[in-house]
Amino acid sequence: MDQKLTIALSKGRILDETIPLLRDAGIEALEDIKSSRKLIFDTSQAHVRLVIIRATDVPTYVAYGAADIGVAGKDVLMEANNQNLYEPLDLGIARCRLMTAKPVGREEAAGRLRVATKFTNITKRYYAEQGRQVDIIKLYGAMELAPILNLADRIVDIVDTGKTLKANGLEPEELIAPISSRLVVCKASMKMKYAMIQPLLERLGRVVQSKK
Ligand code: PRT
Ligand code: MG
Repeated sequence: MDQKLTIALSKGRILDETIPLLRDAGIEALEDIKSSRKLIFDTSQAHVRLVIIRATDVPTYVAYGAADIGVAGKDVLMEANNQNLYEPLDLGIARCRLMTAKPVGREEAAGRLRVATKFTNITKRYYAEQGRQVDIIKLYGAMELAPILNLADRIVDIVDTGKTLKANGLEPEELIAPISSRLVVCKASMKMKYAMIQPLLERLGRVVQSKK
């Protein structure tokens, strides 16, 4: 086969948990991804390469077909809401919850709720579905700080153990969605490279199933 298959991964916890899944499905980078500064890696399968990009960029690369396949958190996928992607496989890794959180014991503010988050699209949809009008404040990190400094009444963020919230005087409130990482496939690639992608999906599906 002279067609190449490009798989987009992101550094951090998703990469740590995806490397063993890919290895068990027969795809292993030819050098150590985590200690390298390279962004593109050849693998044990000559027609498959891995590219390392920012987690939030994965849906974009895959939607345009710049990468055929990607791995991204459901939070990132919900936020991007990209219609050019299939989401055929829940990898069951990097599990956490997307939640609203509020300062412990703080009274509900009069007037419109101010919600700070990096997940503005998800937050907009969530409160709209509940018929609640809120002001959404876009932040790029350290959301926990916003209620402390009175920038916001609520935050929407990822919660795992809850330690980060607790350390900042916050408590989880409502569950928006349980999160895990998903395999995504470019819709166009699925048509053009079906013969390469389908066997990989099957192998990975079996690997994921065997870990349950
Ligand atoms: O750092 P960068 O901006 O490049 O990207 P990123 O922070 O999104 O990457 P990374 O590797 O930190 O997270 C990638 C994905 O992992 C997310 O999109 C989630 O799907 C998933 N994931 C799983 C998490 C967590 N667990 C998690 N605990 N993502 C973030 N956190 C953070 C959270 O933001 C909060 O600050 O951990 C803190 C909460 O943890 P607890 O244990 O204190 O509750
Ligand atoms: Mg991070």
